[in-house]
Amino acid sequence: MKKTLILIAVMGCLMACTHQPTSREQLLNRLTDLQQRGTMFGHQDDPFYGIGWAYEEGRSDVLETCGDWPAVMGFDLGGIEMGDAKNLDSVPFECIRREILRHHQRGGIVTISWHPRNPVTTFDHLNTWPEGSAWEATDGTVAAILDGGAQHEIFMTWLERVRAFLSSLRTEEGEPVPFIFRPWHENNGAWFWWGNTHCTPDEYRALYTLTQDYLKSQISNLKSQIVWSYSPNLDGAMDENKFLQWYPGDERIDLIGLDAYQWGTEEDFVRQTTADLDFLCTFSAQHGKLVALTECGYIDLPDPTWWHRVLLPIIEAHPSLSYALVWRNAEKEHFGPVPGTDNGREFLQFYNDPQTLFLKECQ
Ligand code: BMA
Repeated sequence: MKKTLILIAVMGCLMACTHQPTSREQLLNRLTDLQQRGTMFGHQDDPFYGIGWAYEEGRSDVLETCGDWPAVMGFDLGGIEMGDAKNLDSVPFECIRREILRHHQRGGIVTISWHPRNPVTTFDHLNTWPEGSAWEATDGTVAAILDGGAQHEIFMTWLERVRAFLSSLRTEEGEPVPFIFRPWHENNGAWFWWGNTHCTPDEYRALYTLTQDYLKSQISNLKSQIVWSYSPNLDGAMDENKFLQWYPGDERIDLIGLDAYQWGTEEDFVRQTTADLDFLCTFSAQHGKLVALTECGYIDLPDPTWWHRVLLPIIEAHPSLSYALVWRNAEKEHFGPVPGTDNGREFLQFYNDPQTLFLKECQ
């Protein structure tokens, strides 16, 4: 009897450990489970390039620093809307698809953002940055793409291209890959055309709804594949009034995130991030949502102890955080660990902390 029970338990564990989620419900359960165990570390564009290398199969600055993959990998769709072969950071969409599948199959979590171009100006301008880009923050762009707006039809072709890419995220066996989708991020700032000074709260919510309804509609087979995330930027004094003004609503959002970078002083970063996470962790617990640091980082890590001296205490003070994702390791700016440097060596203390989870601890 005892042996049978042990066998059943072992088989149950093997199935749970080796069987990747195939639906948003399963992914949500997995995220909820993992959240009890710690906070996952995430890295944007992790397998494509790092400091001193690009597009070498199997490489990752995180892996080469600590011997483990990030538990969460972030990918960006900017450019897919135009039918481009590469995204805004020159990563071929074929590579993005392949690495999403690989990360899913090795047991990792995938999160996808989208920095689409400006749907009003991108047709008129040459792309001398920021012209025509997500950062060409012209007023009235959101209004122009909503139902009845002059750019609506074009925008729907953009959503269709997003849908086509996302629908192609299937394993060789045809199993759908569930993922976190995080459109229209940092909308409480004014640097993107969907930012708060360029549209009204109702227009913003209509944009989120339009996007979600399209991707969940009949013609899309994505309804049960997407975990929906909403992630405003660091405010420093976020409260329920401010938050609810733009929030797409409990019925639409599964995961609430904060994008928080240390651009100024460490003291400001710690104070503001702590304040916003205090609010967001409480709000998400009350509303039954997951919560994460959906983007974070300290550009080029001038102080390599930042990992364990600054970021770790923030995470430890907010143990309900599902994950903390740092932005990409591009040559022009990096936010992740770099092997063989002080930043990489100090990162090990962050990696070894029981609160932080990397891939092996999640498989
Ligand atoms: C920004 C910068 C840009 C990049 C964009 C999308 O924060 O890193 O260089 O194009 O993210 O990845």
